[in-house]
Amino acid sequence: MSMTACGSGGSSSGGGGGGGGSITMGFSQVGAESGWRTANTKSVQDSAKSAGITLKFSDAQQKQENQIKAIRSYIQQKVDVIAFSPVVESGWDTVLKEAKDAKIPVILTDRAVDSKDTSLYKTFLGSDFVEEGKKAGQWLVNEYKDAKDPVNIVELQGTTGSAPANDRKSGFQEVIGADPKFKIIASQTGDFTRAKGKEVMEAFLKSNPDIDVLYAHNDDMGLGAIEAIEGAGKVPGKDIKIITVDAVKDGMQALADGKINFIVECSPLLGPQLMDLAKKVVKGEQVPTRVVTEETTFTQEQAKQVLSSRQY
Ligand code: GYE
Repeated sequence: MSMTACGSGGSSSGGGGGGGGSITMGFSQVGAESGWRTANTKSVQDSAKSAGITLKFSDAQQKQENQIKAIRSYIQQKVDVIAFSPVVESGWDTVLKEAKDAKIPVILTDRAVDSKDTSLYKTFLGSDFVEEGKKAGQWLVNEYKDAKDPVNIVELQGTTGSAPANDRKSGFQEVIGADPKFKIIASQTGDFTRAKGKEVMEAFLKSNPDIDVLYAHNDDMGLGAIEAIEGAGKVPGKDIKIITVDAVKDGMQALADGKINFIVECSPLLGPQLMDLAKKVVKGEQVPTRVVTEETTFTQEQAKQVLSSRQY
């Protein structure tokens, strides 16, 4: 786990509830597993700087134990507010209770926790992942509306136990489940990384000669899978249709190039909203318990049009 301090703020005083002085935020990031995550980290760091918030940033390398350690160290340092993107949904109650007892407000960023006690955090800022899964499913249903034969789907899931993996799976399943011709013939985690996406897709291709569609829970796994598909002598986007989630630059480029067929957008640019919410909770102001980001979807034609203007 690496800890780096960044951001400005002038004052070195931490703690005390931000009574007019600068605010210190402890932020525990999931890791650096994907293009989405890199863009998210940059957004958080840049917007802390422009909001005058002193940021203590740590990278958990996709490990919950590292996030728990980081949160405990932020509590010890008496930061004004803690924000984090929980790698998995469960197992947070104890550490969140410790933050609450220390009277440090917590903001969930990007991913949810399954804690029953919602007083353990002030708000949750991020996308609706179930909705993203549904959008992926709807495209597929429409694409194959006239097909009579079974449609064989393989699925690359995100990190096991994470909110986006759970929700993108269930939203997709809900929509395609209405028609029995859609069959998920293999589904496994690729941990949201390109390398794992490639490796798992290679295994899928070996054991399933007849794959029509790949649904990957993020662009990076889809991009890794494209290498596996090409390596197996098949044409991505044609022999195997590909749907992904995120819409980061490399994903959008592959979509414009015809190697991906459809991308559901998930914005990583959460920094500015996070800093606004942080200032409010530190002042003790009321904030909505859920802030959902607005997102769209992209076809190949749409990707060609917007590619040059994408920020990440
Ligand atoms: O889709 C994926 C990343 O939690 C929404 O995490 C995020 C997901 C994103 O690794 O690329």
